[in-house]
Amino acid sequence: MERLYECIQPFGIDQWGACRFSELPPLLDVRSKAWIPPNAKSVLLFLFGYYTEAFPNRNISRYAVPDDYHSILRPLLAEIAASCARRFPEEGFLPFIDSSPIDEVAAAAHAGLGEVGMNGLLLNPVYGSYCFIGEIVTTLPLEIPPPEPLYLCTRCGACRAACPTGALAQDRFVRERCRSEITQKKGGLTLWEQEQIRKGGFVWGCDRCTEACPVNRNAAKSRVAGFYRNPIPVVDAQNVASLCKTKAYGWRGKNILLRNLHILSGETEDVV
Ligand code: B12
Ligand code: SF4
Ligand code: SF4
Repeated sequence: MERLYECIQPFGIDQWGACRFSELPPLLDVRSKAWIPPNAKSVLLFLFGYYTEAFPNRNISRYAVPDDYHSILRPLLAEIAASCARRFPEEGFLPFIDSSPIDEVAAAAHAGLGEVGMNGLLLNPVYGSYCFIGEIVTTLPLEIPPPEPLYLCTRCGACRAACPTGALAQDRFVRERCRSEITQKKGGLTLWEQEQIRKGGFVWGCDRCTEACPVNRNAAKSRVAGFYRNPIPVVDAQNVASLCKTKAYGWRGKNILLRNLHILSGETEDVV
């Protein structure tokens, strides 16, 4: 770990850690498992706080206000991976941000970076859950001491109470009820789904269970300079096409955002 520290420390990332690949939960079906090297031994986890300012009148999820975090963090993680590879030329270092089949929340908790809250998100002592998770999968075996347990989620239930749809059920996360999921769903929406977009007031994402969490009240501001550039808290029919080129929602295509704007304006779409 110490030799790795020398490679990572110059990048100024304050929240990072490591866990053994073998102790992770099964890989997710969401991404291609082929991307993970079969001889992966360890995973380096990095947190990037994204809270910058309040943006009280935004109509888009906080994380999508700055430029696309993938485009900001991917080159940084690639540089860190390259630095590690120079130090350990026999080993592989593969960077990911939101694009791996690894359950990143569980992995970051295993690496001692926080606790999984009742809202399903990683709560970190510095950034709360206002943080993205990135990782580098490596073939390098590491001596990793067991993480100190962190007790951040008080089970106060504020996230569940703030969730307007019941997506945070007693025992599991009900994905199809989550407004964040609904705003990115393709095709026709049911009347109930359209109502969720209208009531949520967001053209993309949902921040209710994040903003309700008391752990986030003292969250540190982002230390990533790129997250302070080009903030666009309000998306409309005029700017949406150009924003889709640089923002985190661009991958979904402008038509889904236009559909959501249409619903927000009070119109009803064709019902499925
Ligand atoms: C697909 C996906 C989504 C989907 C489905 C989310 C889901 N939880 O299934 C949708 C579009 C709904 C979504 C929404 C959001 N997402 Co998302 N998402 C992902 C992605 C790509 C995969 C998640 C996944 O499938 N996990 C696996 C399944 C098993 O997750 P799960 O069912 O929640 O399992 C966990 C729970 O079971 C939890 N748990 C255990 N017991 C219980 C009990 C209850 C009641 C609950 C709720 C949870 C819970 O522990 C498990 C460990 O993680 C990850 C990136 C990645 N590769 O991990 C980002 C990721 C989880 N998302 C992220 C973010 C920021 C969000 C949003 C806040 C964005 C927004 N503002 O709209 C919301 C939050 C919604 C929520 N409360 O979870 C961040 C979370 C960062 C953090 N600090 O935790 C991630 C890690 C992306 C990243 N690289 O930073 N997301
Ligand atoms: S993002 Fe919104 S809808 Fe989804 S679980 Fe959190 S509060 Fe509920
Ligand atoms: S709102 Fe309360 S129960 Fe929910 S994650 Fe935060 S501390 Fe835990």
